[in-house]
Amino acid sequence: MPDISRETLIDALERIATLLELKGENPFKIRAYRSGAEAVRTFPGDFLELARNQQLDGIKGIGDALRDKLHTLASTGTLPFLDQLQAEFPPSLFDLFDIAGLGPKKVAALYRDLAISSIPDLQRACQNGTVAELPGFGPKTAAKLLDAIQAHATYADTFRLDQVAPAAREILDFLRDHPATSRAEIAGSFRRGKETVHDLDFLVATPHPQAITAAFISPPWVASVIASGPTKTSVRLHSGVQCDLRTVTNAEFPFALAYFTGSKEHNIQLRARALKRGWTLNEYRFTPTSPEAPPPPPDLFEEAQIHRALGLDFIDPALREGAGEIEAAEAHTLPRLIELENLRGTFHNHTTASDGHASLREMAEAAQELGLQYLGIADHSHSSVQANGLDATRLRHQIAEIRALNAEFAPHFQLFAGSEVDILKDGSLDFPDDLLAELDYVVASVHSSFTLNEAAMTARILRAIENPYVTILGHPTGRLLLKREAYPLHIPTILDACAANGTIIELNANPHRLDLDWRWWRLAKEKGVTCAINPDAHTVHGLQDLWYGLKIARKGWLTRRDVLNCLPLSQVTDALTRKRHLPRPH
Ligand code: DGT
Ligand code: CA
Ligand code: CA
Ligand code: ZN
Repeated sequence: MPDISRETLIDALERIATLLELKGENPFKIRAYRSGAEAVRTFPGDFLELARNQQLDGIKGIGDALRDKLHTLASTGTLPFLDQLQAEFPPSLFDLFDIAGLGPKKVAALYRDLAISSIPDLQRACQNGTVAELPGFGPKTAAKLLDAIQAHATYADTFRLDQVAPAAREILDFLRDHPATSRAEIAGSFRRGKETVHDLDFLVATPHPQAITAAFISPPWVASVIASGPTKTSVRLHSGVQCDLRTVTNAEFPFALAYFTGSKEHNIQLRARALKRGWTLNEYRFTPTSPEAPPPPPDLFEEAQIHRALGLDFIDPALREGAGEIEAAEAHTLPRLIELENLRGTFHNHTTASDGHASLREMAEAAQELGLQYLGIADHSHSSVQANGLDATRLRHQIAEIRALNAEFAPHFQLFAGSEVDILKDGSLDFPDDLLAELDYVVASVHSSFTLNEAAMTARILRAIENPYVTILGHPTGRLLLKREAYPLHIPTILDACAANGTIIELNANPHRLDLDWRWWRLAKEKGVTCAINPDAHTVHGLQDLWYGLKIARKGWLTRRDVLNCLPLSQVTDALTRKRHLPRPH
């Protein structure tokens, strides 16, 4: 039986809702499946266990028809009803949902009225004007769809970290478990912690490369074998991700690991440094360039020894972008990068009060299970209508609820009462200052009017940064990786203003955002800006996105001194409101 999780059940119900919508079924029926999916997502107990034991009677939001289907899916691993519905449509039709701007209603119209059932069909129909003539579409929509098709093609071989991390770990474990493996690692951009990757690069030290290659191409997650040779093999996973495998000897392993971790720029600089010492450096070894050259050190088994042989401190993979890390390693000035265990808490998390899926108590308990001492709650403010933003009354109610829970949690854990307050189009905030003053801290974010030009957007955000109650600037550029570009913003100006006003900048750890980008954090730190790593969690599970944020913080050369979340509970309260007491810069 395939692996079934709560997520599988939710996906099945949402998929059915979409298929029914494609068929033009009764809206009430469609809504029953959508709200059923929501009920499964927010159910507080072990939903999967109940479903497996056919015990879903009387659960709110799950009627008889849904109950029976969930019982079937959970206990047998398949759902014939869903398979039959799916078989009514060509599989390529579902690719259309990956195009920004297309939901079930629009896809249904395109399929029904224009017989469009794939992305190439859609592209042709946009180009020859038929989409523009379809009621509810028009020339503007057709042009937007063409742009979205273009963007989709550009991103087709690029993946976010969360799209590849589970497979990367599973395949690495699988390779390490193989009896012929001496050592195995993931190299490439994944090891460097890039926010997106093109493929995964596995490296195995083994005396039996053929056995490893045979094992690598056989598991059920492999969709096709792209190429297979004596030391290099490439496969494609069902998710579309290409995975490269290289096999080497144990003596070659550290050299191959350094080479295939890259980046290319870093490798070029490292090789140039080796040449100055009279050695060539490749993926296998150091080789003296002439008989007069000094011999390279024998018995190198770790990457750190390669760096040492070149007169360098060990360079963490996160820093290997050819951006000054080699010079710093030579001068012994590399930063001591922040570690996961340095994080004591986090800010910017949502609950069921706005668009989150867990209660205050559930979020607090999950944070404690992760070993955190504090958790900041920042639900949306009332202008974010689609996210069920809170008005002043509901916010005050939440503050009181948080204070009551804190009486129970003290002294080992604390919730902070905050808000993710919208920065409105003119840079004013969605709540008045006297309401903000009742909060422990404030995250200010842009959620609307993304199309302002750079000057207007920069001025808008500057105004929020200057507000004495704004503790943290949330997801500063608004980008959604592989989906929506950052809005135009003059970031050096933003960094200067944050430094002058004592406003902290968020590193949004949600793997769709990872915003502010790692390329800016060294400059931010130099200017004296503090970073807050925030998961922007909407579920208890979402708190674990901190892991992605940590990788990006490391890539940005940050240490625990640069990050707000590393302060112990006894110091963080003051840090959150320090700005309110600072003299105003002019
Ligand atoms: P990506 O595009 O996300 O897969 O990024 P990488 O860095 O993983 O790139 P990939 O998979 O093409 O190659 C892995 C590493 O191997 C790369 O970071 C450096 C090394 N490498 C690959 N090709 C070359 C090359 O032509 N010259 C040098 N110096 N290094 C290379
Ligand atoms: Ca790669
Ligand atoms: Ca590769
Ligand atoms: Zn937000």
